[in-house]
Amino acid sequence: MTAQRDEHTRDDPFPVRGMDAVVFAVGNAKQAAHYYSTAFGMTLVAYRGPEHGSPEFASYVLESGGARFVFTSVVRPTSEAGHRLARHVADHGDGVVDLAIEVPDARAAFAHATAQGASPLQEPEELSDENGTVVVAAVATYGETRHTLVERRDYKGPYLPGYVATSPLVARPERRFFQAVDHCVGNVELGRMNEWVAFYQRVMGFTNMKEFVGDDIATEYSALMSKVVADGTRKVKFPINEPAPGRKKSQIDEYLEFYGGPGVQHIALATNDIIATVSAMREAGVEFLGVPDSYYDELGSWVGETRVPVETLREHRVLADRDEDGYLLQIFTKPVQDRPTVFFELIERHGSMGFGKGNFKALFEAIEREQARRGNL
Ligand code: TYF
Ligand code: FE
Repeated sequence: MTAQRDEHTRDDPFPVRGMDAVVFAVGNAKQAAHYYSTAFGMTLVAYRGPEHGSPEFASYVLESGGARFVFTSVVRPTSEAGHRLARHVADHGDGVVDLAIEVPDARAAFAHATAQGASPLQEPEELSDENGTVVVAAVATYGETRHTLVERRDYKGPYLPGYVATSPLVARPERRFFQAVDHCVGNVELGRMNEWVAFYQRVMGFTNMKEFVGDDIATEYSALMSKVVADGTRKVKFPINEPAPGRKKSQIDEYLEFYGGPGVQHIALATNDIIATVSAMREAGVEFLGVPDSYYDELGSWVGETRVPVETLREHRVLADRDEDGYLLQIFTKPVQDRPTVFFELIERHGSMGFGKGNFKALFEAIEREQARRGNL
């Protein structure tokens, strides 16, 4: 163990290395692996299933740069865990079961989290194979979501012990669509946002980022409140939304009804060429939210210089926002399953550490148009 690591561990009770994986429980992981390969430009790198001593589950691991998604479905449930995953999919539809975080010391992270009141879901366990050793543990967060804490001890395998390396399903795209998970957003019940913010502060030592949606904005048009917590290095950022009581049904209420409780609402993916990525994803059939032309008529007057001209942003329906640190470009997909629940964001940051506060009005109005189209407003 290096001195540097000891130092880091001493100042920060819960040091993190970044997001390890976003794990989805889905009805058909084989087809999900295909969709995320062809429509999101991801690459299948590992698999675990009945052929490899896992008779109950099939799991596909896909990567794009440093972003890793895992899709699991039930093949034939026999154990408690198998029935639990089958019920998860029945209750929630396709959704995120685990926001796994890579930590330097999973035992210490688990001990700290549980001492601070987090519910333990898995005691620290060493997993080994010919590629090395990984230590995993897990604690509960909102709804039925968990945080697995993953300590990779120079592990050389494609994902975790038990997984086998797999060839890509389709050729890798020439250009990566995105290279990292930027943030993972949770929806919680009315009045619970502050409890979950306090949970991340207490359990993981995360701090509030200044960007939030308060009840001033909420009552005017957004119908939600939101606060962001992040680790000290800001590699892991978790905004938490709750519905705001308003004239209309909140988009967060719609999620909670259709998901059947709190859960992950959207995953934001960091790209360095949002125009190329949106073009490729649209070409592959991914649907994005649209904003009216008037958004672009106004944008030019305040956003300043951006990597591409406002006319290009208009053409691709990409949003832009600027703050004192710089600017960002972003766009949101429509929900990616039949339930109006999980969706994705693409984000290209140029200095700004924000979340697009200047776009909340236009964005929330676009989401409400979709809600109305579905008959849920
Ligand atoms: O993560 C964020 O805060 C932004 C804004 O339903 C946002 O992406 C917040 C709530 C929401 C959609 C986007
Ligand atoms: Fe976001």
